[in-house]
Amino acid sequence: MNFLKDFANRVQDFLGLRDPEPPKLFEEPWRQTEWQNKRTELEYFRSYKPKNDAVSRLRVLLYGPVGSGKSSFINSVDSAIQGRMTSPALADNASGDSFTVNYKTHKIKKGKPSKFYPFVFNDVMGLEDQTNRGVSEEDIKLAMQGHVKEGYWFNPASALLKDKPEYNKEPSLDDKVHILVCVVPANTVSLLNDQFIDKMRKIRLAARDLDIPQVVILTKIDEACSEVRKNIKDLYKSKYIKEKMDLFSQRLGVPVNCIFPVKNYHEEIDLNDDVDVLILRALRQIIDLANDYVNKL
Ligand SMILES: Nc1nc2c(ncn2[C@@H]2O[C@H](COP(=O)(O)OP(=O)(O)O)[C@@H](O)[C@H]2O)c(=O)[nH]1
Ligand SMILES: [Mg+2]
Repeated sequence: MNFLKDFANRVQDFLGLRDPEPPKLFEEPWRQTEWQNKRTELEYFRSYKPKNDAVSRLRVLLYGPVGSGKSSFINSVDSAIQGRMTSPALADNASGDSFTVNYKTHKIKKGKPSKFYPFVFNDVMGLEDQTNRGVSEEDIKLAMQGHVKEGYWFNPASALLKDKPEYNKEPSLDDKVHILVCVVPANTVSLLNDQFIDKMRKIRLAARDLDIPQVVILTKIDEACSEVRKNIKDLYKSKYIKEKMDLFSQRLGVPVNCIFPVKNYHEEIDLNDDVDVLILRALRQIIDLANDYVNKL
């Protein structure tokens, strides 16, 4: 069957009867990227300190479906900043149930042992479509407010109760979340079902009520688009990626300028400057927004 179709296509091509395939790339990128800026970005992070003295570090909370690349994003940030491949957050390639099950803070080493960058990451166990799986909205809200203590094992069946020892009754500014990052894979945005979108929206609204800023990281752009896989610098020329960003923006009500596509490190053993630039740019946005937020506190 395929053979026949292929043959028919070739005959049509030969006779000039078939429309040429529409181009997959825009002529010009629709968002500018300073591909040579890696050093400047790294310098920025090296000298960064929160301006608000009451906060010693910014806390970034990542949430999103299991396998969307939350742990890989943390690993990629760590690798890009350290300038070598690291794997602190443990990515899991057997998708299905989530691998990250307890509330753990990931720090990034800065030079000497026991010195760390003043921003930390928490990723919450997947956000599943059935309500009985993944971290509940309630627990994510508690985490945002700083009520969830380090090491707490999330229970999909019930939210953390106030009388539990893992409930932090008096969270400090450091315990609170300063920015919410939703992580979604570019190759499945259209598959996100209504129930799932609804849960994400509720979490976003809860963050908004707390005035916590939000961004979206769109991962796996290499898997989603063959042009990007060939040349990552074509990212903002890819019609497919633009379509996904628009669609996601619509479905979730996030402005497109808050969506940052990245490719995480996942199978490579060497760093790549272009991959780093996208990761660092997303991180820069995250840090700047979180910083604005803590300055207002
Ligand atoms: N091709 C590709 N694979 C990725 C990317 N990000 C994550 N992965 C892979 O997707 C799988 C799930 O990633 P993981 O970080 O464990 O997801 P998490 O459950 O959200 O923490 C792993 O096999 C990763 O190697 C990406 O940007 N591109
Ligand atoms: Mg994970």
